Amino acid sequence: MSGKTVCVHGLGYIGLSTATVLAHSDNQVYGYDTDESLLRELEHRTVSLDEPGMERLVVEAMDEGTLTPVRECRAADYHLLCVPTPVVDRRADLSAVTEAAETATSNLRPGDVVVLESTVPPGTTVKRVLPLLEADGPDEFGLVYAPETVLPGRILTEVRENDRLVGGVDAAATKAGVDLYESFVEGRLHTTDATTAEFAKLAQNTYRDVNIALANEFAKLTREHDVDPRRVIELGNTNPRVDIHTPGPGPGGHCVPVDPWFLCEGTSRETLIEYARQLNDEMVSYVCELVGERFEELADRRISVLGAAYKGGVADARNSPGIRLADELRDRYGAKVRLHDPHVSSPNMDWTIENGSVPEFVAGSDAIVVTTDHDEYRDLHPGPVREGMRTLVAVDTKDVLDASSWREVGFEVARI
Ligand code: SAJ
Repeated sequence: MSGKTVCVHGLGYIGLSTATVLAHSDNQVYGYDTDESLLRELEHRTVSLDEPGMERLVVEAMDEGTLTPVRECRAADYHLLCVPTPVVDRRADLSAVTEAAETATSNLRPGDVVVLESTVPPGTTVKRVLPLLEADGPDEFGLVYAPETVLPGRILTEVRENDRLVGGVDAAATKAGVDLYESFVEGRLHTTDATTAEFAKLAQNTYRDVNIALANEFAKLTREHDVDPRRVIELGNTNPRVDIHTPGPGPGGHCVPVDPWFLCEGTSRETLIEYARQLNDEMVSYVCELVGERFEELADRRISVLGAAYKGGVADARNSPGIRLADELRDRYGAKVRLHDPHVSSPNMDWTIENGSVPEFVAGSDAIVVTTDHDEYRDLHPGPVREGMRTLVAVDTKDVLDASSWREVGFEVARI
């Protein structure tokens, strides 16, 4: 029996899943959030996060009384801060971290521990959070940075199974962090200091972003030699020390396209990281050009964009390449664009997302552009899609269509 009390600040996809797993690991957990509608939803035993297994586990923990949503922060052995850190003008907006740290501080008893999980620029824990605790907290407290590394779509598995970095501001804090995470983490716990843990977390997503930018550069270069970039990458990766990622319309979501900016924050040097970030951001324009090459004029052409989610199998449309593509085709080229996604309902005010049958959705279109690797698109048969289309053009940015069978029925298929 681990038997700790934990107050989790922020019940988004990280906070709620961590709170739930902690509650199922013999801890007494309070889930604190300032969003009244979210708390009410939980009290009615519903979870709007589209994450496999989440709702059942949340409801079980609440029914057993180990997880309690609360409107006021509670005193607890540990305060886990899982609040958002959006990027604004290429800088981290730390207002939610500051507010959560202040709330935790005013509820802290001697010996309690604050753990920051949110992704933050290096130095945030020591330079921003620690001074708040020193000024207004008790004489004795622990402060730890312990980033999450879970993959949306696999959160409940990864929150338990992944290795974890635990970086305290001193040795006692690190030990207190280990005591908490070993109550539910099956992976290894790697101890370090807070700033190293912050940097390492950002290094993971930055590695992915730069690697994807490299794959996108390879894809553009292979065009000049008329070879298939995916085959090149597959063969490149036969060397056990090579792991080239997959080209696409540029990474979306709230991590990979964001974290590299946090890493560059404060440096005046030009970095490879920023350059890669820009290359990836420009991929949407590159895809527009791939579509444009197929027509004399794009104005008034009807284009069906398939995919608003930032990646396959999720309902999250934050920094969605599909939506950015739809915007650019409409605003820059005057095309008549419609957007489809089987998982996302309404990502923003600008677009109505349709989620019915694809053959019906594309009727009358001049081109389809696949921007998300959903299984539903992978399983599409070209015959029925072809029926209602006006011009048979398919631009497959995620390589999910079986190009030869689409070409067989008359489609011109373009890939990145
Ligand atoms: N993508 C490519 N090519 C690839 C791989 C991905 O274009 O070869 C695109 C995807 O389509 C998507 C974007 O990149 O648009 C990001 O997807 P992802 O699956 O790489 O990552 P996320 O954002 O869902 O989750 C990442 C993960 N980080 C790493 O794998 C290093 C996850 O472990 C982190 O916990 C998460 O960010 C986070 O919260 O930071």
